[in-house]
Amino acid sequence: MLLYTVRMVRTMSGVQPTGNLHIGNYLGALVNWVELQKNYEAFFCVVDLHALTQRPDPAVLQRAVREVSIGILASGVDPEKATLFVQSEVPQHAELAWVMTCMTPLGDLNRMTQFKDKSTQQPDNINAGLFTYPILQTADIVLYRAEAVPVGDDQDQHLELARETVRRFNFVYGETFPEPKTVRSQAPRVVGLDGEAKMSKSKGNEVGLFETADETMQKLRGAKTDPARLRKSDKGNPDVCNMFAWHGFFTPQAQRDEIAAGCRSAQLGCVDCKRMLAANLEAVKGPIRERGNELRNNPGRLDDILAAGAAKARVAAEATMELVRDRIGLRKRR
Ligand code: AQP
Repeated sequence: MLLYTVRMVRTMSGVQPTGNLHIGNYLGALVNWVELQKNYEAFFCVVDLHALTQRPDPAVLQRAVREVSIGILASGVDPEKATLFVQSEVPQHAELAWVMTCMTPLGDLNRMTQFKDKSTQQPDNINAGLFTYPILQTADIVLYRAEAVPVGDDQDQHLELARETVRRFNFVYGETFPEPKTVRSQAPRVVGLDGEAKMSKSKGNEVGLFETADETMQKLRGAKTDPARLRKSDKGNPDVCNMFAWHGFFTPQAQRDEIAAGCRSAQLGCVDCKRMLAANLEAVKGPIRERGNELRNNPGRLDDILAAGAAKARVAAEATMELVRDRIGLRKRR
């Protein structure tokens, strides 16, 4: 009798523990994590080594690692299907990052726009880690030989760099890593409450995944809408309104059509439109908040999930590192 084993294609992605998860992280990445875990061998991690580039307070970092892990699980990542772990508990990430550092031309890093953005955001702490961040990200992905990487479009440049590095490595040392492809969600770039910038944990323009219905409505009240609509009696244009774009993620088509017509005819005011949005957001966030609270009340369960995830990730990571060390000429013994 012939036995076939089918190798599942791997997916890998991470979130930084730099604050509370927001609906941009959820829509841009986590929704796809939950989808991909069904058909891929999934490795998802809380990338605490990346967070060090912001030099966080140690106690704050530890809390954030737990909260982000809880957010991932509450969003639907199932530890029975996916391997969820904390990056620093798998030391091979740092080891492979060094190898990849030696494969990356300075010129490639100089082109990274996120480095420029972050340098502006934290002018007193422009550390080398901020600059080499995309190399650690490359290592995160290729350590699991992942082929599918679900991320928002802010990561496009980093993913392109990862692919170039993989090609260079494979050219120099022989075919070792598959080229990772970006997997996009329906919402690869959620704009923040300011109606301008990408929603970001560090920009104060976010709606948190765990915020209550009241907190959400409070934030929505101040959110930017069609800038030309100053009074309720002004006719609005939903096509240029960020709140209407958010309806696109949370509101059924029929209600969206009604909202658009009401806005254009000035029958529906921005506050009412925001109330509807808050209700639809709550329909998604309410159950996530509940699952989050359950996990918070059972800290031992989270510890067990993360410990099991790290153990499994270390096995996969070490298998890759053995191959890499062999290819590059480290630790070869006669
Ligand atoms: N606004 C967004 N729209 C769609 N996707 C987004 N992501 C982040 N913001 C949006 C995606 O979420 C995943 C995790 O992001 P991250 O925490 O690793 O890093 P980030 O992109 O730097 O997220 P933030 O919120 O902007 O964090 P800070 O403020 O700490 O830099 C990624 O897949 C990302 O694409």
